[in-house]
Amino acid sequence: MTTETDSPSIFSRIIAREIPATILAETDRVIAFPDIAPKAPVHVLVVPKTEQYRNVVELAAGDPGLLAEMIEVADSLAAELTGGDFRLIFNTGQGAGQTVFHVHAHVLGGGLEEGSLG
Ligand code: DGP
Repeated sequence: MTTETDSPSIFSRIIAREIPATILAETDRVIAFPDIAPKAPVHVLVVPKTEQYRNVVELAAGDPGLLAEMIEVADSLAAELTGGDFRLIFNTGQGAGQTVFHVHAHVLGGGLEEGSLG
């Protein structure tokens, strides 16, 4: 299991192409690939290339522009993969189910239950 102390993180190893993943989008600062354990027909992770921010609170405080760029990437992928609508989730802290402490957005779409957050 991934822990808070893992460095490089599993996502940094994907970014370095040490661990295979299907790269769906990539900019200078952001990368996106499918979640290994999808919870919806479309379940993509959008990840900044830097691992210096452990969660979205740190990212928003440290580099709001990078957070905005992640959301832009999520939006264009959703336009491509789900017809536009999507759910964006940042698990924040172990108690909320965060297992990888390299900030990432879950982009979920396609066949989501109306009104459901689960
Ligand atoms: P979170 O629980 O919010 O920290 O989400 C971490 C997600 O990362 C989890 O849904 C599974 C995914 N994941 C973990 N290891 C890998 C991997 O090696 N490849 C891919 N594609 N996803 C991974």
